[in-house]
Amino acid sequence: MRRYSMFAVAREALRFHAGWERAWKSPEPKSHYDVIVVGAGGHGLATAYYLGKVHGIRNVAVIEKGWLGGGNTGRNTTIIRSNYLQDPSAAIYEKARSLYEDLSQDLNYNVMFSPRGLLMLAQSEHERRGYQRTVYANNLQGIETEWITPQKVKELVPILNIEGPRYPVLGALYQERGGTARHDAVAWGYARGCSAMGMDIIQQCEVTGVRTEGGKVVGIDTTKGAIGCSKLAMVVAGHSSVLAEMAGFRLPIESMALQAWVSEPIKPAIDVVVMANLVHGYMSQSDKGELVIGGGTDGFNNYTQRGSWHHVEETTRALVETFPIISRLKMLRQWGGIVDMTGDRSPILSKTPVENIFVNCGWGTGGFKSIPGSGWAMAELVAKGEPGPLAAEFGLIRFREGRFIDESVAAGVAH
Ligand code: FAD
Ligand code: PYC
Repeated sequence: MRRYSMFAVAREALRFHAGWERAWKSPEPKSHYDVIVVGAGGHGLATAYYLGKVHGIRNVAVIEKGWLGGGNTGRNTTIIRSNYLQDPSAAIYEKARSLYEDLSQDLNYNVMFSPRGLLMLAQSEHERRGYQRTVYANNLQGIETEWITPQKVKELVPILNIEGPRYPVLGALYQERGGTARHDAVAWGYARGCSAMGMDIIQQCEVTGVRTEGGKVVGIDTTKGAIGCSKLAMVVAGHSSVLAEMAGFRLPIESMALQAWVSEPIKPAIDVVVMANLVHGYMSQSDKGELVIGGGTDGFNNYTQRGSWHHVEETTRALVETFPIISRLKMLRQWGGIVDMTGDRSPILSKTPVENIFVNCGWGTGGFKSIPGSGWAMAELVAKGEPGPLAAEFGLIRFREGRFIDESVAAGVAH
């Protein structure tokens, strides 16, 4: 793989950009791989990348039914933070956040990580107590968050009305190194890194069956034929239950749509990310100038990968008291993704009842921020067959034993 650099741009400028090579190859599948990863979203691609980079396992295929990054990875609102309450979550989200810090250098691909600061507004006494508790927990976990006053909130976000009659701002949980990154670039950067290590990324190839022999995985059936493998990693977010059923086991996952939308572009108005969880809305501004807005999940299970009018209306209306300027903006476009929800709103990184099948899912409404940490931990699980410290608490067994990792508040998005 040719490295991207200032010199490469200059060289290509001189020869009319005729010399760029494809960022990743599109091969036909081989008959057998050491590891097959199903799902070329951020988590699947990051798993493959760290399998090669950290564990030296490179005879790997990533199988994708659509186009890479076309699932939730390319549909999210790109918020990155690690201000979770429970220790296992704080550890994996902070690992991810810290990998994001120099991911562009590692991948030699600009993922546009923008640690612009993230605020979770406290708009009730209950939220104030909850977020102050999170700050104490984060400080013990070594995660830099702080409690800030309403005046400091106003300084950081001048367009915010902190004196609303129904939802006054009582302060905020602030993570200065939280922020955003470009979601497609994260998928594209990992894909390029995988391809450069000789891995096969096979798009437009749906997995339709899982083959097992004597309780062990031996391969998959796909729309491009059967492919053998020694290990299988299922990383398909909202379709995790469908894949698990093919292998003969069940997962404690519900799938539902989560939506977002953007306004018409305006001049720079807000240079941090603000989450107003009491009213179920959040907002940031994209580089193009659009206000990026999202709310809660649909209130029913479904596989409908699109938006609906009532969500745009309800969430935008709820945010108007806090952000009065949006009442005069036109909303430009909306979309949806199918998120994979567990009962405790924490992910699953786990062995399964079938030997050598591993599952990574349950990131629900909040798995963009975790992509690098999740890929790191999943690669370790697949390579060694046992979870390392980052994944240890996220096994399926916690649902049987009742050891839930309750992050329903830290998830920040209404479900
Ligand atoms: P995906 O990106 O969905 O990848 C799974 C892939 O598996 C898909 O490409 C799919 O086509 C493929 N697949 C499925 N079935 C098969 C099959 N049978 N064969 C082959 N391939 C298959 N998280 C945050 O941290 N911050 C946010 O601000 C944020 N905002 C969000 C806003 C919205 C509107 C949505 C929908 C989600 C948001 N999220 C956010 C959540 C985040 O997007 C997801 O948790 C994350 O992208 C999941 O990544 P993934 O790689 O697991 O899944
Ligand atoms: O997990 O921070 C998050 C998030 C924000 C919007 C959707 N998910």
